[in-house]
Amino acid sequence: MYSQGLLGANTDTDETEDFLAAFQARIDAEEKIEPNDPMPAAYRKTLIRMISQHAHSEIVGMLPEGNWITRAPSLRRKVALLAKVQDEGGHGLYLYSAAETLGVSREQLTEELLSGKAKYSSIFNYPTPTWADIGAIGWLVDGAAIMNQVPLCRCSYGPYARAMIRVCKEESFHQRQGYELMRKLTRGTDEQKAMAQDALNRWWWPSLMMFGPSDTDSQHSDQSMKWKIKRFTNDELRQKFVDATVPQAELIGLTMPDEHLSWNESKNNGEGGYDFGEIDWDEFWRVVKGHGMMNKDRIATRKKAWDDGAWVREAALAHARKTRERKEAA
Ligand code: FAQ
Repeated sequence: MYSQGLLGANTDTDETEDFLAAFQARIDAEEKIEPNDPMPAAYRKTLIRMISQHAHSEIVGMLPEGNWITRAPSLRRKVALLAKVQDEGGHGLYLYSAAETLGVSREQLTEELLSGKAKYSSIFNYPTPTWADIGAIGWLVDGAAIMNQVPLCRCSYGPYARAMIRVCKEESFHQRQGYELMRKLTRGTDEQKAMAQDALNRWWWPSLMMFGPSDTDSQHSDQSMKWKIKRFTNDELRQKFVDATVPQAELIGLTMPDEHLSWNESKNNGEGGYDFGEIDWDEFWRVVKGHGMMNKDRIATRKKAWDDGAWVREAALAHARKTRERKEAA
């Protein structure tokens, strides 16, 4: 009934003005929209786009950190990293399930990722050459993810909002373990301090890019805010992230790689906030369009994992078929 492709959403709903007004009234009244509720095709399409991009980000996001599991410097660090990477895999699965409630199949979404058609977060196209990158990802990437995802717990689409609650709890643990790792390095040898600073230098700007283009260039924000899918604009969330993270860097003796960073008392309606330098939007769009340092490698690795896992999917299907046949014969 609600089946459609990622790019061509359509519903059985006749989208009259009355229907659209009634739908908006439900949104304005903070009612949750559930999978079997009638909804405008564009609302469905926006959610499929956003939830599937998010799911892909979690799954591809396992790769930069997974790279360090065998080389973690102690058993304690290895256990924490292993658990974190597993958590990200779990997030991807909840999110694919949430997308499936909108009438799109996991196979279709996977095909779109592997063919390079689907987007995933730009941040995961940067390399992780040192152990400090693992700290920087936890602290900054999970920190940015939390800033973006806590408001998504109040998203108007029920399955996405509910998935976000557990995801945010886990991301919060990840952020703390990443920050603790960075703090430990900054209290170590000169080489360890330098490694932490170098990781911050490389991850700071890409972390700011995670929030998406500036509000003037964001195509989807206005409508998504109206539908209460998004609760804050990209720039609002980016500002909150900067304001929360700069003092954390200062506390552990690290310096943000931004000569324009300065406290501005009049920002945020007089509460104060940081002014910061201009993001390199050319770099952002280059990475989003598939030309970042690791884009090709990430997709090739995911494709290999999908191909290598074919026998597991076939075996699970054969088992399910046999079980059903036995039940039917009984
Ligand atoms: N990278 O009009 P807007 C994580 C695209 S999860 C790539 O502003 P929107 C956990 C955007 O899709 C991180 N593409 O779009 C973790 C659109 O293109 P389209 C992922 C980007 O949707 C931690 C175009 O630009 N989180 O990190 C990016 O209103 C550690 C115009 O943009 C989510 O997905 C980007 N950074 O706002 C895992 C959260 N930014 O689709 C492992 C949910 C924008 O028209 C380790 N998503 N684009 O072809 C969102 O909140 C929103 O979708 C935004 C973008 C804020 C990402």
